[in-house]
Amino acid sequence: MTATSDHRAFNEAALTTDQGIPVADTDNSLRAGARGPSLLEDFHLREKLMRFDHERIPERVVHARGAGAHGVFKIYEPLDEYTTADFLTDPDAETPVFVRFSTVQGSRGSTDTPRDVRGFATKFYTRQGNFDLVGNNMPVFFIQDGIKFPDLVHALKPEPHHEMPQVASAHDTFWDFVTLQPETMHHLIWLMSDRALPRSYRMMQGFGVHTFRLVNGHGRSTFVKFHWTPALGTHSLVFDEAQKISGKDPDFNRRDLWEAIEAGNFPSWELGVQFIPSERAFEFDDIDLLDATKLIPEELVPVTPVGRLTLNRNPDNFFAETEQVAFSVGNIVPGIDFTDDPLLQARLFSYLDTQLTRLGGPNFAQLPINRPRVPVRNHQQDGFHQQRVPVGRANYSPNSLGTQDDGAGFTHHPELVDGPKERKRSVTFADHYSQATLFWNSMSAWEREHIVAAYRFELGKVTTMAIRVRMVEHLNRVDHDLAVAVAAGIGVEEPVKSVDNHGRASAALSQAPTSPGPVTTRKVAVLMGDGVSARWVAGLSENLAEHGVTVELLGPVDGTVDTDDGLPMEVTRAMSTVASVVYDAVVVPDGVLSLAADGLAVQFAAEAYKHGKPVAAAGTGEDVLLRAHIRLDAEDPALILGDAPAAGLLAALAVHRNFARDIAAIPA
Ligand code: HDE
Repeated sequence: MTATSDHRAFNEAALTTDQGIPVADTDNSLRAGARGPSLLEDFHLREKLMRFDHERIPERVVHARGAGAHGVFKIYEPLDEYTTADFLTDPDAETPVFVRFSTVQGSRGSTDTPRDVRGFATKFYTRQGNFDLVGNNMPVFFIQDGIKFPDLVHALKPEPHHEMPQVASAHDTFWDFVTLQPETMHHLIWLMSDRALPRSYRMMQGFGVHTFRLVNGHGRSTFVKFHWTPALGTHSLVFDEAQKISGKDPDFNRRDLWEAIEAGNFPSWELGVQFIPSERAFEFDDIDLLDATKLIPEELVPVTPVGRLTLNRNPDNFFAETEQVAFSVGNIVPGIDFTDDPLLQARLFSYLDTQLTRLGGPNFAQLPINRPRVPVRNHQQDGFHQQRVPVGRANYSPNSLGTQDDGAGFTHHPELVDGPKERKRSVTFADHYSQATLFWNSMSAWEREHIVAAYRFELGKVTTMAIRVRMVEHLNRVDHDLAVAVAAGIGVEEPVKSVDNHGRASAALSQAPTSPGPVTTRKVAVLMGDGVSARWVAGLSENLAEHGVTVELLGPVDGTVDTDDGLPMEVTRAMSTVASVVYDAVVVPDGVLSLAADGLAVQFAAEAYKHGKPVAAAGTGEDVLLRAHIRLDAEDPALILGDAPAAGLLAALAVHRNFARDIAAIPA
């Protein structure tokens, strides 16, 4: 037998050690007799335990909890006018990408749905090397200068003496810090809004946050802001729901992304760019382009759609890909460049530096998920976990003994820099309130209610009264009515009006739908039981499925229920294994007499109604709604009664929720 056929003779699925030695038994350690001591020479046992002992790597210091997916990016039209970047100028280029979504505060095993900022980091594997757009789902950031980041994160994370609370900004140290650092005011109001509770990663915007530059073939630089807009619309949970989901399904957003991709419902986002010619850089009142606490309202600079990102493949292995992916704001390609934003500049250091401990050395770019899809040639060498085997003797440059550089490559935009060395903020960074006011002014009535409730909740958890008072003083500079409303809920005296609201608003900041959106992948729960009207349920399911809506039939237990036809109907799962909060709508069909006496069914209806979701019922199903204290005569387009609920449900799902409900009397 030759060596090759020897190899082939092994079962491909057979276990081997890391040295390739076939393992005959991985269930019993080597012992001196069946009841005797284990032997040190058991190389398989020693190796197996050694590897297990070292399975953990440090989690990310922020954004530790995430979910990722592979996909492609394609531009609509070449952007040669603005940039030389190949992936933005070749209309035929299909650039592979890996995207990682994340929460910020929590550790790797924490829940998906805290009130938090979400990361939206995209690695473009372009033909000119990797470009990483490491953004968030909110267009601004808490601080203006990266030197404050450790302070911000220390204050936000669980308090150091007792490590509480987990994944929550509702505690003294966070509000102590932010009230002493007023530049946080704009981002804070975003954090108190529903933006901090995305319904799905697939229904979340993304932003590059900083101003970047695009540089064209003539060396002309244009300032740009990057925006991702989800095809499914931008939608959120409500806080009560998000808190309950944290217990019922801590993997809610991760599962949603995974299942959508597995089912072939590939999520997609449009990349949009705000182009700001250099000569317009100083045109905007109160907005310094280098200040990451400011956005540029779309009324001043519209967002131009430039391309589409589609996520079409789940990772094969969470650790190898989603955990080991290393993003860096510093990864840019020719045709894109940085600005002097001091937050961005600090990030340029941090992302490279953090990988040394997180990924255990300087060779992390060689990990498959981080590897550029183009050849890498340089004289960097050695270090922990070197995968490459360099050939030749010339490991320096210049050299005449090996290959030489041709000198063509990335050139930095030759911006003129002139100024004294000083630790100083620009006076153009001084306004901390007017864009928080802009955000507040742009909200619908229900969005404002949610914001007030969020401030009340968060500050209500702050035990130091002086911090609450300080925050109300700040809010009074954002908007007097907001400050009064928050103060009334947290035992702080009503402030005296000090500043007039400037009255400006920007429509794009509100999430209130202006037109119906797609309903694909929305999940509807139909509560089942014996006696259910088979025709009604089948008709509804068919109708909804035609529009891409997922219908789940929830039975009292797994298995089947007896329908009014006398035939059994299979249910998707038992009601007790899920919860109202993980669905987009709840339906109570006709014929199931047992449901009105079923506390869980009543809770399904009550919670859905309370969270603004479409609720439908027919015949005896209406009794369940009555038990949930839902008024059937309410003027409510998302309360759908009667025999043919499909059209009403689809219309209500298309606008996500109805928050104009009186929910004061609804229990649960
Ligand atoms: Fe990050 N940030 N950050 N950040 N950030 C990290 O990098 C940091 C900032 C963002 O899915 C870390 O690899 C500093 C803004 C995302 O892997 C770390 C400053 C924005 C992710 C780090 C900021 C972000 C990170 C942790 C202030 C939005 C997750 C592990 C100067 C534009 C990426 C890591 C992923 C991750 C530092 C501010 C977004 C420690 C110092 C602003 C989406 O390097």
